[in-house]
Formats: sequence, C-alpha cells, structure tokens
Amino acid sequence: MSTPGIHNADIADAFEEMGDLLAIEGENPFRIRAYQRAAQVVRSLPRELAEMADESEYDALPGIGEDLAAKIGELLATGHLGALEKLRRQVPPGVRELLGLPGMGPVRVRALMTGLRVRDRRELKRALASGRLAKLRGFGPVLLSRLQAALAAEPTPPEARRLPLSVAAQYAEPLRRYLGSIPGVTRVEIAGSYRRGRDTVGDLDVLLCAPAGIDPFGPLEHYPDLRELSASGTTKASGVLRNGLQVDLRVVPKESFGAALQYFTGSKDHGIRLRRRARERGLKLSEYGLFRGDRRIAGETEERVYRALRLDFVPPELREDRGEIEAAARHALPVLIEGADLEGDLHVHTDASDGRDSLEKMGAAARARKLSYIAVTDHAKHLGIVHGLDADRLARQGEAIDRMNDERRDFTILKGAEVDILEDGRLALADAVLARLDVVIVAIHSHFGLTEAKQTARVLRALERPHVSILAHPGGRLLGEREPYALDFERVLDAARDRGCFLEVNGQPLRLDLDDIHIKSARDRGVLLAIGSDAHSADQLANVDGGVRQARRGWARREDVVNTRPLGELTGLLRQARSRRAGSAVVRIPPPAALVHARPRVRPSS
Ligand code: DGT
Ligand code: CA
Ligand code: CA
Repeated sequence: MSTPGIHNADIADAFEEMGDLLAIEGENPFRIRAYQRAAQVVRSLPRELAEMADESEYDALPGIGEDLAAKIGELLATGHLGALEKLRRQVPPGVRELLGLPGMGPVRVRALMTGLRVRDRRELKRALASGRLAKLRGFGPVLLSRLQAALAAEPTPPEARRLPLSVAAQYAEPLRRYLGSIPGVTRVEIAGSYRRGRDTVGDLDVLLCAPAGIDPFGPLEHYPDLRELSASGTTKASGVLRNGLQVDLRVVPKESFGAALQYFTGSKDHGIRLRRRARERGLKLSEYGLFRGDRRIAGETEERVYRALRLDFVPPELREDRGEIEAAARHALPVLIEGADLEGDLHVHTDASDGRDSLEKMGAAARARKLSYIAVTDHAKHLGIVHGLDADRLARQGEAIDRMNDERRDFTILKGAEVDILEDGRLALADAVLARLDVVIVAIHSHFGLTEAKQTARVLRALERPHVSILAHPGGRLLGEREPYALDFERVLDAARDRGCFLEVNGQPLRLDLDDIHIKSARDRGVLLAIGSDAHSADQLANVDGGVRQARRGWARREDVVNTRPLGELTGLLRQARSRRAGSAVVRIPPPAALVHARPRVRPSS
C-alpha cells in the first residue's frame, strides 16, 4: 500500500534533486542522466503512479529500470527516499541553495565548489566581488551580472513562490474531488487565478456550496495532502498543502454562490470595475449578491450577476480588466477558441529525435484525439542536439510518412522539422532541405542572454528565410526557471505578419509561450497563431489544452488559430507563407471558409 498524498510531481522532484546532487558530487553522468530522464517521464505521466498496482508496472515505463522502480516503490510506501536523504547530508545546504540562483545548474555549482571552494551565497558574493569568479570557465559577463542581481535580492522564501498552474493542478484536482465527496457539499469550485487559467498561481481559493449546519472541515483534518489546516468556525478555513501551496476555503450558501464565485474568481481589478458599474446603477455588488437596497436581485449564478449589470457573461480567462467589461457591455466579447475547435497539431516529436514514441504511435494517438492532421517536427541535427535528424534521415522519415499517408484518407501527417536559429540568425538546416518539408518550425534553443538588439536581429533574420512557417515558443521563458529573452516583440510581430508566418502558442506546461499579453497583441495585429503540443510522447498531445487556455486568455478566437482550419486551407496558408519574404507585399489572410457558414456557436448561458 502507498502513503496517500505522494503525487507524480513529488516523485519527479525527488529524482530531479537526486540528479542534481549526484552531479554536484561529480558522479557518473549516465546515472545522473537516468534520474533526469526518469524525472521527465514521471512528470509527464497521465496517470498517478500511486494508483498503479505495483513495481512491475513502474518497471514497464520507459526509462524506469528495476532500481528506479524500487525507489518509486519506496517513495510511495514511506514518503521518503533513503538515497536522497543520504545525499542531502553529504552536500551542504548552502551548496544546494546555490542551485536556486539563475543560470546555476549542478555543473556550475560543482565548478564553484571545486574551483573556488565556494559553498554558499556569502562565499559566492565574495568571489564575485573579488573578480575571482570571472576567471572561472563557463562564467561569462551576462551570467555574472544576473548572479549579482540575484544575490543582491533577498532569497524568496519557498512559501512566497508562485507555482505553475500545471503543478498546482496536481494538488488542486484531487482536493476538488475529495471536497466533492464530503457529505452535504453540493458544489466545489476553485476560483481565483486558477479558474482564470493564469499560467502561475499564488494560492488556491476554494468555494464550497453547503447548507448551514454542515461542517465540511472536520473530514479535511484527515486529508493527506494538507500539511496544516486552521478553521475559523464552519464557513472559513485556510491551510497549506504539502507542496507549499496555500489554500483558502469558504463555505457559501446556494443563494450567494454565484456572487461569491464571481468575487473570488477576480481578478481584483475586474471586480473593482464591476462593483463600480453596480454603484453607477444604484446597486450594490458584494460576495453575497447583487442588491437593490435590501433586496437581492442576483447571486445564485454568475450569469445572472453579469446579466443584471447589463453585461454579457465574461469567461473567467478574460477577467483581467483588459477591456473585457467594455466589450461585454457592447456585446463585443470574442467567441473564444475551444479545445474541440482544433483540427490538428503542428508541433510533434517522435523517437527519431528526442521524443519517446514512434511515428506510428504518435499518429494513432492523434487520431484517437480526433485530430485530422499533425506535423511531425523532429529536431534537425546540429551541434549539441542529441539524435537530431540530418537531410538523409529526414528524407527517410518522409518516406515512412508517405507510406502512412497512403494508407489513410482521413488523417494526414505533414512533414516538418524544428530547426535551431543559430546565434547569428542562420538556420541549422540548408534552404534546399527545408524546401522539401511541409512545415518548418524555427526556434531559439541557445544563447538566451543576447542583448535585445542582437536577439531581435537574430529572430528577424531567421524569419527572412524563405521556407519558415512557424516561430516556436517565441518568448523563450521556462516558468520558474528562465525569464523570457530580450526581444523587440513588435518588430517580430510585424515581420511574422508580413511574411505570413505563424507564431506558436506552445502548450508545454512550463512554457505556455506566447504568454497571454503577447497572444493578444499578435491577434490584434492579424498574426495567426499555431497552438502546438510540442509533445515528446503520445500522452503529451494533451499539452494543447494548456495552449488553448492560454490562447483564450489572449482573447484568441477560433479564426485566429491556424490549426483550427481544415487541412486544405492550412496547406494553402503554409504555401503562401513560404513564397513570401519580409518586405514583400503584405500577406492577406482569408477568413476560414468554415466560418462563412459557421455552425452556431453557443455562448455560455446568460
Ligand atoms: P493569486 O492567488 O496571486 O494567483 O491571484 P488571485 O487572483 O487568485 O488573488 P487572491 O488569491 O489574492 O484573491 C482571490 C480573489 O479574491 C481575487 O482574484 C479577487 C478577490 N480579492 C482578493 N482580495 C481582494 C481585494 O482586496 N479587493 C477586491 N476587490 N477583491 C479581492
Ligand atoms: Ca489565489
Ligand atoms: Ca487567496
């Protein structure tokens, strides 16, 4: 039996830390790599390991051998990992803390330890001030200035960190299910930034609907994910989950549930504007309801609250006070894209490069998801890219794709590649090779620290190449790990529009890149978006859900996203993109044919 409350994210964290600490200790690279890979595999599993039967099942997972399966077993059974605890005792806490600084992976931390005997922040500060650090290999001027800035700031206490939405969800969804099973509780909603689909959340704001006299907090005392819980009476409680996430819980009666949901969904700015609108109409809006004098005129549902304020229903993703209230008053809110609108996925990897599953398996999984096309976009070979494809291997993959396409009428695999933009803006594959592909993704995977002028020139130069279709993860951030690189986004947008290139909304849970703000600017400028899973295994095709959520936050409609279009229209747009160069006549994007006689789109009831 397993200790309740151990989630895949905890196991992945433990393995990642094992890998880091082994690397600091200068251990065998293969062992380190095994832990890193296992962490990735576990993190992306669609099922909780805790729900699997036994070790033989973990053993069958890719990248998990007997030894790692036993460690998963140990973690699930005891909540601890002996080997990790031993390593933690060996590596001083000050050294481990250095891993949290920008740009500091285990290799650099080890270099600090062995090269300069730096074992904590204080010693690092001294090494930096004395100029000794600048002499160490791998510590360039950009890194030094980032370290300087980070060391000047106080370290963030772990509780003050925001968690990526996908990480929070691993705790939030089981909590939602548990709360829903408590007798007397008729409804559970996780409001706040979580419901608005923000890429990171600060805490969870949970609303329970239950009649007076029910105490839902009693059963919560035994909920294994909760580290602390303090209830004040039977309507309010707050606690801390084992991953450090704070949870605020409130019990609300049925007649106020919609008003409370509206209030606690926020955002704060949206709420302030809404309450002002109520006041202007002689009404009062609070978490208890919308009142005229003492009479509640709305409150049971959010829809009624908005309607009573003479507004169309505002989807939670738009509630950021970015013009949504004005649009709702004018009946001009966009009809936001939905997951079911996607016809295809334009960013998919296979085991030909660094993916886990075969071409056949990725195709079958995409068909099971009711897609009618995917673009297989394995990494092109270049220095530093393991298993990247060269022109020959791409050609052979192309033949395999032709054979598969011949077998089916209802599903098409497009030939593609994900090609690195080199430091100077050249591409890692020759134009003649790219010319044979249907979809060419270009992306930055190195030299993140260039100045804005250089980084922008680099991207613009890449977009000038004749066969480029998509700029992938254009911002370059990794949530919690890497800030976006410096880029003049306006110029990139203009170039993409002139060229007819698409900008990606990458759905990987830690990328979600473009972000919501940039999606909105792209959309407002008429640049088409491509929502891509960037799947490296079949189950990761589900990444598009995060991409769709993000696109909705950026006001994207179905027509703004190129992979909602049927294959014929898509290939037309792809051809158009490749025949243009920046500076030539502006590409006119026709509205999708399907929208001319669109099926009726139902707005949320209002
Ligand atoms: P977070 O937790 O930082 O990711 O962001 P939120 O939006 O979940 O913010 P949070 O947890 O502080 O509060 C949840 C909601 O409650 C917020 O979106 C709106 C409402 N709220 C909280 N504090 C205030 C306030 O001072 N004034 C108003 N009008 N609303 C508030
Ligand atoms: Ca919150
Ligand atoms: Ca809160």
